[in-house]
Amino acid sequence: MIESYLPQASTFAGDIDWLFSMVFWIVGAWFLVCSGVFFWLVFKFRVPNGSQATAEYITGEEKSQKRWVTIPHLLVLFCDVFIIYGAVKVWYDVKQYLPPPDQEIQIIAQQWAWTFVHPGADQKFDTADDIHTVNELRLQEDAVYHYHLSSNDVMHDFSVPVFRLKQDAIPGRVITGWFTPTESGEFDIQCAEICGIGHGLMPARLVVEDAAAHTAWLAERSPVKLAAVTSPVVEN
Ligand SMILES: [Cu+2]
Repeated sequence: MIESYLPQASTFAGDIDWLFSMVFWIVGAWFLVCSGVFFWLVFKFRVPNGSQATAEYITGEEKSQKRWVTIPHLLVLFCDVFIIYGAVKVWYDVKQYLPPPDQEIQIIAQQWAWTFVHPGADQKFDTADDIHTVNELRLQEDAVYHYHLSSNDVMHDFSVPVFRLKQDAIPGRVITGWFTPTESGEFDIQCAEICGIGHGLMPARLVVEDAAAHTAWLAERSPVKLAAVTSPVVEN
C-alpha cells in the first residue's frame, strides 16, 4: 500500500510498512465498528418529535451494562498483543541489532547542512584518504552500512523516507545504526527535527549506485589521488 507512493529502498523498509499497515487495518476496523455502533444507538433510541420522554440515567453498574465496556476492552487488549509483538520485533531488527558491516560512513549534521564522510581505501576515518561530501550521500547498492551520526550544534534528525529510516542526531553523542540500500537511484534526505530557521533548507540527495559505479566514484574522489594530480612534481 505505502510502497505505491514511496519506493522501498532498504532491506527493512518492507518491515516498517508491514507494521504501519497492520496498525492501520486493526485501528481502521475498530473505527468502523465504533462508528457503526454509535450511529445504530443514535437512530435506535431516537425520540420521536413531540414526545415527552426523558433521558434514562444509567449507572453502568449492572453486569449487562458493564459488558459494553469489558468485552470491547478485552478484544482491544487482544489486538494490542499483535501490535506490541510486531513493533518490538521490527524495532529490535532496525534499531538494536547491528549486522556485520560491509562499509561505514560518518554523518555529521549542522545548521544547516549534512556532511558525509567515507573512510576511503584504508577503511579508517580521520586519515588522509577520507572522502567528504556535503549534501550528497553516495552509497553502494546491497552493501550493509554502519552509519555514525553526530551533530555539531543542535538536535537534527537524519531522515531517509525511502529507507523508512529516521534517527535523531544529538550533540555530544555519536549514534551508530545500519541500513542496506536495495534500489539504485536518486532519493531525498531531509532533516526531520526542527533545528532552527533554516530547518526546511536542510535537504540532501541520496545516490545509490551499483558496486562498479560506486568503486569508480570513490577512486575518482579520493583526496590522495587528487593531491597526487594537483601537487607539483618536485624534482632535484
Ligand atoms: Cu536539522
